[in-house]
Amino acid sequence: MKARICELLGIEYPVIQGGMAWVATAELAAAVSNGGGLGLIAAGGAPADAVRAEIKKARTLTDKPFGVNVMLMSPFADEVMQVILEERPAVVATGAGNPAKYMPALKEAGIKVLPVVPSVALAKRMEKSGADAIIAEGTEAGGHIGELTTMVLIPQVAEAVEVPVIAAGGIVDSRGTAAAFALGADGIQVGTRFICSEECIAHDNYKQAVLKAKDRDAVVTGRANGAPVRALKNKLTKEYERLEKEGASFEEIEALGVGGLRRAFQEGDVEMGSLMAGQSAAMVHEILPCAQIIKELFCNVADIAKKIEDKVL
Ligand code: TUI
Repeated sequence: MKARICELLGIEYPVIQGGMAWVATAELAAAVSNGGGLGLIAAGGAPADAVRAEIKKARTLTDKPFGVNVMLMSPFADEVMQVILEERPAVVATGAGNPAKYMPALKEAGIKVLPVVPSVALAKRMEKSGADAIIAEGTEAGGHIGELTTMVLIPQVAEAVEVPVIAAGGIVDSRGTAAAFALGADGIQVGTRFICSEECIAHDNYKQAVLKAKDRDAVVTGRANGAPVRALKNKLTKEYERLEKEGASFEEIEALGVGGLRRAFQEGDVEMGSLMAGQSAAMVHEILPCAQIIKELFCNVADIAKKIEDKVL
């Protein structure tokens, strides 16, 4: 593999696993890293001690590089960053905010910083702050999202920054990989596909919900209060929609979602749990080991390029 990020991160395939809160545990991160990609432990809203325990667990499961995704809206973000400075995983990916204030200490510790951004302006700002690569996430992704699609975001970010760009949002197979590289990306981030991996310890009901999802099932709620989140349609998302239509307060809407990820992930509550997933859920058809998922993401990219050549020229 000649991708710039393989050298930067010390990995075999230019794929980073998405930092999915609850779903991205030490087990998943280690399995992805063992499969040749870069696994991430998601700190999500977890306290710092829990994140430290996951990092230590991952170290027992792999000797390959892995990272931690820090959700910057978490009330524990400062303490989690402190733990990261002590434990020194190879990489920190950040989401839902600007990691600029942590950047000098992380660089000093030799940790690579990969912020996830939904726009060109934020990509430029992160590069200026010292980001080692930019993960540009299209609105096809699951969880907290921006407005732009992967199709229009990636070429613009790739043009705007010098550091490597990793495409995220909507990528599940080698067609998506080929498309991402065609758009100017140096690597891909894949989240939803890894929910349906053998090593992911999410409740089987969650995995089955992803397997059953059709093209329009990954819906967005929270647009009205400025925090759009994509998850599989269920009783919870319908309840959100109802409250939003009624003009309910921010607090009322927030209260509905409290504990939603845990309900989905641990209890397998597919009705009132938050089944965060990207639009690509509709293209996930089987549960496979992470190593095989990774191989399939890259297996026939050259054939796809050849087919395009045959069709176009
Ligand atoms: O962060 C994500 N996806 C997430 S975080 C999450 S946890 C959560 N749970 C419930 C409600 C809300 C969140 C679930 N999924 N993706 C990366 C991402 N980052 N998407 C958008 C952004 C982003 C937004 C604003 C990055 C930077 C940013 O900067 C704002 C600023 O003004 O600096």
